[in-house]
Amino acid sequence: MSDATTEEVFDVVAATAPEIRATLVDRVGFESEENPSGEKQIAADVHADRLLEERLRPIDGVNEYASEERDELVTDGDGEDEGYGVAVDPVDGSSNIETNNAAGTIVGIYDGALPASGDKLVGAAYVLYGPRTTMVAATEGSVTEYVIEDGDRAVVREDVRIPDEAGDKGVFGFGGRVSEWPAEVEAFVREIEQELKLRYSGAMIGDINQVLSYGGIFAYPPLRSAPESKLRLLYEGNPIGYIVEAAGGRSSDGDRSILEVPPEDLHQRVPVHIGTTEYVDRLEAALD
Ligand code: P6P
Repeated sequence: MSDATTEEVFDVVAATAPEIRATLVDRVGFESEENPSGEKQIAADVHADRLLEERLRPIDGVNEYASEERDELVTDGDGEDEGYGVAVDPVDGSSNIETNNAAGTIVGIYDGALPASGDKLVGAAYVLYGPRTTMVAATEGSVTEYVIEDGDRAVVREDVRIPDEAGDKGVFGFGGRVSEWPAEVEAFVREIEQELKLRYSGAMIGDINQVLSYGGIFAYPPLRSAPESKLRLLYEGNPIGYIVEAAGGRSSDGDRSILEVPPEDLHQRVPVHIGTTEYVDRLEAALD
């Protein structure tokens, strides 16, 4: 059983999910500001971030709050450095909203000051705003899927495991333009596209949820123009890597588990390859 603070963070994110889902409908317009990663913010990004900060910070045991949408860390200011650091991507895939495609919310719970490496995670979860609102949460090496109704989470699947064999349902999705991929990545994709079906939506959470269900691999690989790639270590790579590794899969930055990547700053980017162990192993061998 995970600790009370982790469970309370999951409860608060679940309780906030209906309002975030509603804000995806009402607040589609673009803000004048960009987020720290230089991406245009939509009003839903900003509103969801405010809701989550307001509700996560008061939790006993939470000492810091960091968000993909904020430059700076928010601390409770008592100078203590123990307690958990909660890192959120309030609306992952917000650019998908204008085309009415899936989006999600991601939360990572780190035992230590932020930025922290993924091996400091004690829990992580994502909410998927699809036909149903669901949450997949990992802690203590176990993954559970919930449906969220009226802000309450009800278990639908316990001990979720990623299929070891992708079989005929396996899927793959690689972000970025083919022309931007290193040659080894393109060669690897040409190999696996003979085995897996292409599924790529533009929202990591929608794509990862399919990989977790069917097996296969999701990646946002290094790009010729951006070797550090696009996705953020603290808010996307670590929490999703933690969840899929807890489900028996693997994550990699191309060389090692994403959870081992040393944290340098709050908005550090990392190449992301996450999925069935066989495919992540083969990807690493192809990049070697
Ligand atoms: P692209 C959404 O903006 C995101 O951070 C991830 O959810 C998603 O996987 C990726 O970026 C999509 O990037 O370049 O395909 O639009």
